[in-house]
Amino acid sequence: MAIALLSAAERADALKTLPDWTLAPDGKAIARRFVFRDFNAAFGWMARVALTAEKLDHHPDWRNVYKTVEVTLSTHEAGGVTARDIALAEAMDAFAA
Ligand code: HBI
Repeated sequence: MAIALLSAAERADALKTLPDWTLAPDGKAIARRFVFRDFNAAFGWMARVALTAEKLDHHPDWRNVYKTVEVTLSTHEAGGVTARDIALAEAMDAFAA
């Protein structure tokens, strides 16, 4: 299924609602570091995000070290940031709140 890249203006607008996320230097991904209380909290969050990612058929590029999870989101088939990345980022923020 084809999905359109966000324009620079659309991306900037979306990032206003995601203040903890940053745009990758090449503009092709968004990223955030989540820090939890401990490993249990981090991994529980990852499990909840994983179920949502499967439902959305959109998956994070992430790295977990103890209580920290570094996340990068991009849409490979579009070669950059799309509405799918914004939707998954919003879900990740909601689960961490
Ligand atoms: N996850 N982040 C991300 N980006 C994609 O382009 C992507 C994905 N998960 C599944 C997926 N694409 C599939 O739809 C395709 O690989 C078929």
